[in-house]
Amino acid sequence: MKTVIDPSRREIVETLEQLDTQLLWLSSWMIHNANHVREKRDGLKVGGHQASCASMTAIMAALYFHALGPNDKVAVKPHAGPVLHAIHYLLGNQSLDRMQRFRGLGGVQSYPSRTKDAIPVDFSTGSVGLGVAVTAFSSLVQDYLIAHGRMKADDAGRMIALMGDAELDEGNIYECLIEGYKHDLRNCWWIVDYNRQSLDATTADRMFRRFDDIFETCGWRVVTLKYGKRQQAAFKKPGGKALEQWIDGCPNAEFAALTYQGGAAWRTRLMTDIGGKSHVQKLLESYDDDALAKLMTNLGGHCIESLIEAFDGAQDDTPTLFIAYTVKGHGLPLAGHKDNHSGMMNPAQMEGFRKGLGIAEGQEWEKWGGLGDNLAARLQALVDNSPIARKPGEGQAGTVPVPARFPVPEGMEQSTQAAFGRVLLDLAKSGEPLADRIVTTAPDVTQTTNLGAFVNQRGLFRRQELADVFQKARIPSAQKWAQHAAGQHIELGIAEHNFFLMLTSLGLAAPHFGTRLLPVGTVYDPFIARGLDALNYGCYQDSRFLLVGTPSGVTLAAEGGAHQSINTPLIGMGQPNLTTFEPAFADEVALMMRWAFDHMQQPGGSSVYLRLTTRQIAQVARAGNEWEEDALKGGYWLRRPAAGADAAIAFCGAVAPEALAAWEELADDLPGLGLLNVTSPDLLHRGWSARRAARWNGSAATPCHAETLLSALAPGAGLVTVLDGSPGALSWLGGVKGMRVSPLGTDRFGQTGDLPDLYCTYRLDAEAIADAAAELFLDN
Ligand SMILES: Cc1ncc(C[n+]2csc(CCOP(=O)(O)OP(=O)(O)O)c2C)c(N)n1
Ligand SMILES: [Mg+2]
Repeated sequence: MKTVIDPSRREIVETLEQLDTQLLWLSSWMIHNANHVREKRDGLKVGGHQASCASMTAIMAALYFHALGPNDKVAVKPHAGPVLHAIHYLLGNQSLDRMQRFRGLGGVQSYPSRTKDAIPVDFSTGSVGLGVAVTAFSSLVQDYLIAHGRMKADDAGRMIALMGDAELDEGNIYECLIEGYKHDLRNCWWIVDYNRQSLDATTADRMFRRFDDIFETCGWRVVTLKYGKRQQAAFKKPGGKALEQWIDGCPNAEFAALTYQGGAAWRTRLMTDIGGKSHVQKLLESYDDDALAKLMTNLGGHCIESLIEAFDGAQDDTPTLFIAYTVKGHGLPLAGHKDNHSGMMNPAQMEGFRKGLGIAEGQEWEKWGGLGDNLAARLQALVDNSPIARKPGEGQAGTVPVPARFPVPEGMEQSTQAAFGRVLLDLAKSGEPLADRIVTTAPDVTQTTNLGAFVNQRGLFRRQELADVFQKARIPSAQKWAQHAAGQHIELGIAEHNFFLMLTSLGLAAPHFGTRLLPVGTVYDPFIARGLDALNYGCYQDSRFLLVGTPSGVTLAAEGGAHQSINTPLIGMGQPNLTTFEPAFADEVALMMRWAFDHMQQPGGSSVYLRLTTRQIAQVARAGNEWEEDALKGGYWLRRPAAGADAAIAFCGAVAPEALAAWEELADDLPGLGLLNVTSPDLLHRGWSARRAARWNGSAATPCHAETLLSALAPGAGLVTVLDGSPGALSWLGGVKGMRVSPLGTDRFGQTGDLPDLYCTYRLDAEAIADAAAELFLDN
């Protein structure tokens, strides 16, 4: 174990203890200011979590100002966000103005946010559990970069999650533990603020010790910090053993209630339970009520000395779970109360707290309020000299060149999924630098989503080489999956949360580690829903990846209703920081993939989602490339309408043959009928919304693409919209120019069946399209 020598350990501990107090004050005050001091205009509660912050200030003081190295990255428990901002306030990275605007527009965000907060935030948090698991995946990304020679092993940092104990109830934690074990996870710390309280209640005693078993089984070291040094010293005194045993046997809820009640209550209870045991009465009498309350709540997670000892003792790369016992609301009048999650100190309590710290009125925002000059200077020196103060800012990773065009896969009949696989394979075989930065991943659907050919070419990533047993034994197989350090595919088990968190971490490689990776992940389209919160989480942090949902919709006819995605087009439209395309033809796939690899690298870019299918359809002949520009804006006329035409069919994706057949069938009756291929309902809709908003926000009021396209039709024309998915993704098109719409699509759970049967059942076939068009022109 590394020992701290100079300056003396005691001095470091005392300075950190004082820092702990400053963090407790500043975080409490920031929340108080927002709720009780700042002008309130809407009568709504502002909120903030003083008790959740108080639970963690010692842990964060010890971590940030003692243990953290410049390459370490931390995901902070969402409700301890104010403590993180207080730390950066002390470091000089956070402004007073933003602190004062906590939870206000442009101020400190409620929960740490990479994109919205002005301080360096390594990982956004908010949805509990995700911020924890993402650290494990980022550690795998770090290993990937080291193995690929894109990062020095010596520069490896630790990926750390500061987590609430209730986060241990989130299933994604255990999915991640299993995946982490398979991939030999290292350099990862999870530090549990074990206050045994969640939002609603105190947590179950029965889980005590089970967490150790679970984590140890998955290869983690578990370090438990149960008692602080003061308690440990008391246990050694006569009568101390009985006290220790009493604490060990005390149920969580009772411990919390006594904490809230304070010293006198502790004394009464302890005297009742163990006062008769030898030396106990004398031991208890040696503490006044205040000191007794302090002793009883001197748990490991509030004891700086125990914390730095524990951190110093875990300097190898073994993944480590620290279970730091704490009291929610420690040091505040809220301590231990079961309702304290959203509880807040009232103004009188806050004033008492301020006075107790010797902070003068009006000096509440002073960095070192209430401290003498010497102590303030000592604290400032510790802060200035801490490794975190030297943490380099996130750099700009260079852009990876994207070839001007991707070759279009050949074939008269093709599916978009197969075309996707082919484009990736061609890239894998090319000498393009882009190909070396692509990392693919899938939750056990690599082969069935056409990633297999890329993997055969580029190999599976594994820190330790593993031969392909089947290949060695000369057993024929289409999959040649040698596993080695240079591999570019990260194979995951079936757990879609893990998949999206992996994509999130890979897509943050540029800001995190200075090397841009271009992650490509495939998942069966319906199972996007399984990891939807993790997808949202990745997008919220502006991570950049290419998500491929395939196969989708009724093209999974044989697999039945549970596999036929319906609402994913709406997810694609509704998800910020994700641009969605649904191509119909192979040349569109090549075009959109090229665009995606470029867009993912642009400062104002985003992640991209392609909704694909295994349905092979006849490809269309192209007269030139003019369609491409429009296709990348969200749609193009596959059959241009005659000027002032009265009707058009607008389709998306796999139903192209039906739309074409209907167009041919109707062309005689509806002269000049148009056929619009909507490649991205998402882009069209965004453009339309922006166009409407331009009037108010002062941006250029140029027509949007949907408007330009539909202007080719007569005013009041009729539109039939059709897609293999929720009809709502296209039916809105009627609103752009005030047209009548007949929306076709799927809005019921699917059936098993072949395509002709199901297209007929769900009214996606040419006949349904023709009928819908006819209906538009009947007198109602
Ligand atoms: C996925 C998700 N579900 C619910 C919530 C609402 N929520 C916020 S904090 C919390 C409980 C927190 O308890 P714990 O993790 O123990 O943190 P503590 O405040 O006790 O430190 C809940 C349910 C959330 N933020 N995310
Ligand atoms: Mg808790």
